[in-house]
Amino acid sequence: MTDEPDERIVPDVHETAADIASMEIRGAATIADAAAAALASQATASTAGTSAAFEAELQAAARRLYETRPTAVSLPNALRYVLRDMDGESVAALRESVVESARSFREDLSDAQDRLGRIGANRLRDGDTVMTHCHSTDALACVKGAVDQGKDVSAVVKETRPRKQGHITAEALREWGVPVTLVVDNAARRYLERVDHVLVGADSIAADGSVVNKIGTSGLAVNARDRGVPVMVAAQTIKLHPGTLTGHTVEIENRAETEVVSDSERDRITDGHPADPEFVVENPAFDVTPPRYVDAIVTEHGQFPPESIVTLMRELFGTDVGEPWD
Ligand code: RI2
Repeated sequence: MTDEPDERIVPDVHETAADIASMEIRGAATIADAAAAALASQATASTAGTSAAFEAELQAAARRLYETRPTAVSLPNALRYVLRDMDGESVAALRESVVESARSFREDLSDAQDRLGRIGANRLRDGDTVMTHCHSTDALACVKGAVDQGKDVSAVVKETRPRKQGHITAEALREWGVPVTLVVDNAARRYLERVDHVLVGADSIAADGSVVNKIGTSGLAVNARDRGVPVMVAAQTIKLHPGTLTGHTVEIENRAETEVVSDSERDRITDGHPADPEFVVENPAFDVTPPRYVDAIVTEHGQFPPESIVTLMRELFGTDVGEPWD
């Protein structure tokens, strides 16, 4: 094993991978879109002399992208989609097939979000208030769909520690003229009595209908059930985790502790002994909401009770998923 960068991988792929790892590029759908675009860049800029060398390069680029963030299944699903159709007798033909697959994948992704948004919007009535967690373009598409249908919708937006991605949600909603009340995460239960829906996205959905989403989603869903507020998950089918059909589990990403405490805060807590082994910070980025706390999963193919999502998953992915970058 060496840490030397793979010289076959073009700068665009390295940049995209670094941006995904640092969360400059984030959100499951956006990550999938960027990964497909990066594979197209690799194909376009490749100087491989043989078909075998070209295919190996694309696999290396896919692996580089795959290793950035482990939880959002949209990333391997995107890579799989683009590599699956890599076909041709010559380098030129292979290149064309990758560029075309990436293009159609990105177009489908955007269409799927529009369709999902229109379906999710049907669940929202004129005058409804939604509570959001983190920032999800799929969840926001449902609100946008409702606004486009002429409905007045307002939002209680959870700040979402540690990265405060609720601010991105608030900004998008205000752009569309949606009234926003921003609250800290700990205030969610108190505000649930004022809302008609909890509306969140997903990073991965398992075959049993469990929803893997930004940390804090499961607690919110349990509280919502207690308050009688329906929980709606907006997730394109690219978020369905085919590996869970064959017994794999979804890896939960742990992020840097500096997202939780700064160096000076750590110093203060440990009384000037920052290496104190008895002081530990943990920063899991996601949690798992069991299907019994979810009322509906809204996809571009319609809305599903979480327990029946497995049928859609089988239909779309089958069980033979493989990892073409290996
Ligand atoms: P869209 C985000 O994760 C959030 O957990 C959000 O619900 C999910 O991705 C889906 O986002 P992160 O990448 O695909 O911010 O709906 O850690 O945009």
